[in-house]
Amino acid sequence: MADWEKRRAWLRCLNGAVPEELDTPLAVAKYETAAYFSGGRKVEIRLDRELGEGYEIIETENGWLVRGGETGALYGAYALIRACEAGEEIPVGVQKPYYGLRMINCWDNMDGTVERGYAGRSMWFEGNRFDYEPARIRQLGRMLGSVGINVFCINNVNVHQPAQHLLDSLLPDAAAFAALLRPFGVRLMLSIDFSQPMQNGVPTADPLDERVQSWWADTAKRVWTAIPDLAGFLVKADSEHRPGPNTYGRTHAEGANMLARAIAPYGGSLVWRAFVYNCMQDWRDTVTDRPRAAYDLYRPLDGAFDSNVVLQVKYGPYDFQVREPVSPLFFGMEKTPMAAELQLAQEYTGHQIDLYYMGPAWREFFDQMGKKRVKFIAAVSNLGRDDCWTGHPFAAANLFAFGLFAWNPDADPETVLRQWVKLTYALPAGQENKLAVLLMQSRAVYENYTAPLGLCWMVRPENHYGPSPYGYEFQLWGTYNRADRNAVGVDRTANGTGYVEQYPEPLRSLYADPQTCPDNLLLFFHRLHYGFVMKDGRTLIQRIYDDHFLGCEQAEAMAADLSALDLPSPDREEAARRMEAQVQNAREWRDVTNTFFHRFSGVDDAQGRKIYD
Ligand code: GCV
Repeated sequence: MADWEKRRAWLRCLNGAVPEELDTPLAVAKYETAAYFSGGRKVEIRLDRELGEGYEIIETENGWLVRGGETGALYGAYALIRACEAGEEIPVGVQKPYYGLRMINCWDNMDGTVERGYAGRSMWFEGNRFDYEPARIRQLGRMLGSVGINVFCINNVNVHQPAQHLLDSLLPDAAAFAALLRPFGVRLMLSIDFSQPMQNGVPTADPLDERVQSWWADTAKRVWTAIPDLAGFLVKADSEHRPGPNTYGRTHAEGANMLARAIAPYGGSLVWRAFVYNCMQDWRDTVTDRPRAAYDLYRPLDGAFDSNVVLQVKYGPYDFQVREPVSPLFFGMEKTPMAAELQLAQEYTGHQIDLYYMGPAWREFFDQMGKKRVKFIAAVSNLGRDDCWTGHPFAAANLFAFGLFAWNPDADPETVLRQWVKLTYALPAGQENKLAVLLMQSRAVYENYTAPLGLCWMVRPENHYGPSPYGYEFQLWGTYNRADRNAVGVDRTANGTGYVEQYPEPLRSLYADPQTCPDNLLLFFHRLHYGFVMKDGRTLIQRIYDDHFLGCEQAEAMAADLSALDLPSPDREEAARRMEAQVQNAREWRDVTNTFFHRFSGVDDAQGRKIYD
């Protein structure tokens, strides 16, 4: 047995591998239920195409009947197994996924590196070619299918050579890879390079040029012939030095529609990322405000996109910071199908070293955004070749939870987490509870010791781990806290950059007034004097100190709680090792940040705790 096979993430109860000859979701559904319920209650799987991706579980005399479309039956089978294993109520009745595309976006490069990857090298690329264990990819498909994820984009949105060849010489390999995921209801997606025609003899990538249009039409035909159920193309254009339609004076609607038309005959979705901003800003420029960028660019284009274009918007206006308000684009594009982009890779949230369960953040996100505003949902992968799949064994909880939230955005983060704990570890009840409590608080703790009160970009620019309060201050990326001896933060009200005006009421007024703005977003929206009195009566500077001291104490307490858990080896040792690093990180954040603000403000801590000079 390979080491990765022993690390089953939440699939602990599903023994053995799904036999290779089972190549449809229906066959897998029958296999999984027969294997799980062997000798006990009987499960009948019945195909009902009308249910599509939905299913109905019906209690019968000696077991259950699961009716569903081809993939729906599979999802029903897994939902039944999950509930039985976790000792939960069986979800009888008809269940349907809320979002049609429930996607994982991998930032895997063909040289085997993973951009912002914290779980080792790529699981399927190495040495500029596909390189994987088929059994492992099938197990990956099983993991994804078991929580309802149905699209998997295998290559980085920053398309580096030779990933362009996924559309030609590497296409048969991509098709073979797709075949491994297909039995689990998972379809492939590919990231493409907007300038790709130019690497194939076309002198331009101008979307209005007929040669470009026919190159993409031919390419789409070839690609969909090889992978008929390909879900679509994912595009990062005119962003962070990637090519795009702006080079030719064309709009993003013109660029996206050209590609969308090429793939429309095959039912493909053209997923166009809205992560576009000026990454060459001069820090002296106080007018340009990066969070404004996407709304300013796309809002005027609402209604101009073809119906198979999906605008994929990061959940906040910056870039996966520890706390951001929901992106105003979600309120501004009524006529454009949109996908929300979340990030499982813990780029700014602890590199899968520090604990950070994302469920509570997503609950807030869906509540603020209103789940109906997007049709699809995507998340940047936290997977890699490490034996335990996600670097930190507990980071698998985020992948698991993403699947369940994508299925049902009304999900309760704690219920989802408790299911993951039960499916992953066989712990005594008290310890199960301890682990769930530990993870539920992990996000708040991380926020306390890193960047509370809506502070952003206090992180080391070179790797996005650890504190560097001024590290981003004089950079080109539009990422400034503008701290000085009197105040910190950017005024984004109508008197400042005007960003807050992009929100509809009542959010606009809520955020615009520091008296009503939630504390955790205060410094995102406002520039405030260190003596500003917060809602709880403390001054801003005192809250900065208090939150950092508190977060660090909480991290130390978490370490003690973790050590009391009888986790199986090697998860136990691995979690302990990472926790030790997390506590070090928390201390570093506390001391560096508090010293930084103490030096600027000259204000002492009211409680006289140690702040280094
Ligand atoms: C894939 C941030 C990350 C980049 C990432 C980019 C994006 O800038 O640091 O690594 O590139 O977001 O989402 O496109």
